[in-house]
Amino acid sequence: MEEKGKQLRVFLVDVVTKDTNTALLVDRMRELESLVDTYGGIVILQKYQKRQEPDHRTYVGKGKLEEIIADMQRLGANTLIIWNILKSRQIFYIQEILRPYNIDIRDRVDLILKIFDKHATSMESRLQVELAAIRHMGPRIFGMGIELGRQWGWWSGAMRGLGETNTERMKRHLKEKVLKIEKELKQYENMRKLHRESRIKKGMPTVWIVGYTNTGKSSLLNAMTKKGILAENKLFATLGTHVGNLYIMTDSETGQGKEVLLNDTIGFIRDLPPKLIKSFSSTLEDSIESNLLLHVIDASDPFIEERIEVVNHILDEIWAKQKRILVFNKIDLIDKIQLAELKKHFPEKGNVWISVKNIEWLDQVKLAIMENL
Ligand SMILES: Nc1nc2c(ncn2[C@@H]2O[C@H](COP(=O)(O)OP(=O)(O)OP(=O)(O)O)[C@@H](O)[C@H]2O)c(=O)[nH]1
Ligand SMILES: [Mg+2]
Repeated sequence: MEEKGKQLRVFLVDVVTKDTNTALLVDRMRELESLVDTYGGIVILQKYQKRQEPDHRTYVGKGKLEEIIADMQRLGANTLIIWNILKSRQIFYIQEILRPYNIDIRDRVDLILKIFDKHATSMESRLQVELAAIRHMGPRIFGMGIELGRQWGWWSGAMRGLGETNTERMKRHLKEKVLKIEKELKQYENMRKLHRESRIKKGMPTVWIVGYTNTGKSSLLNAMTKKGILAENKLFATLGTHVGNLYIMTDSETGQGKEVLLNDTIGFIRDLPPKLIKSFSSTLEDSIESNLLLHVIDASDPFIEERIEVVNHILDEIWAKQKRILVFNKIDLIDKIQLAELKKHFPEKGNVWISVKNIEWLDQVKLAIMENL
């Protein structure tokens, strides 16, 4: 797999059915391209392949794979990334075919995990990423033998000396590793629980910022609490949890106020396997227990409805039952007509329309929080 310092020159392939809508195709590819960019690679070529059923061995089909190899060799690409989530034995089989050409294969989840790994800063998020990686790649590893150490740096140490062909031992080792990580994560979880309980005792309400990746969640937290968290035009810039204190007036006559905890966390993305989300469940658990959710949406996104749906779906999946306020952000990027159309499309009174670039508008977010707590 990629050695340190090697530039990732990527060929993207998306395998779709005949009836997939064209705009959606373009968006899927664009999102995958942003993921590659976030990871620091460059896209050399991208291709769609229409196929009703994936090939059970090579996913894209053997003939197609040969064409891909030829293209990649001609253009000097070294990594094949497939949008779809492949079975471990398919990746194994393709890797075997690609080996003589010095080309690596990944699916989209591999790539997301690599980005997570790069962005994980806290001990807790590192453990969560490690768990997610084992869950996603685990079964693949059993067939991969020697690939393991080279593919994931953090395993190589543990795996050296194990005799990498001994899959039984490897299986056992991974199982033990999972148990160990789960145990460590449990400690963080308990700590969170204690914090949560103490906040509840103090009567301090919590508000969670959730939403699709890159919609401006961290920017909003920064703007409202002057936190200074990294916000950038990359997917999954935030992995851990960030908290800021926000002071809101509850009584304009007496000047009485209340302190609210505002939290920001990992963004969501379409078609994430549930087991991957589950790895971050301890972080997400806090959001389930919060008093209110701010669902931040990128108003300039052409696929706004699908993205809202993805977020709602994940929130439902983690049983987040509290009220969700829709915060349409980045309205500085659309014109008046587009804004009017959007407002017509999402007419609910509680919706908030802002741009974090315009600090004055943020009072609306405060107001919405006030009204809903
Ligand atoms: N034009 C404009 N850009 C914005 C606005 N809000 C955020 N951005 C930009 O959008 C990008 C993503 O912002 P973040 O705050 O990192 O987004 P996030 O939702 O926290 O992203 P992840 O943590 O990666 O999921 C950054 O480049 C921000 O500068 C806005 O209102 N208008
Ligand atoms: Mg963020």
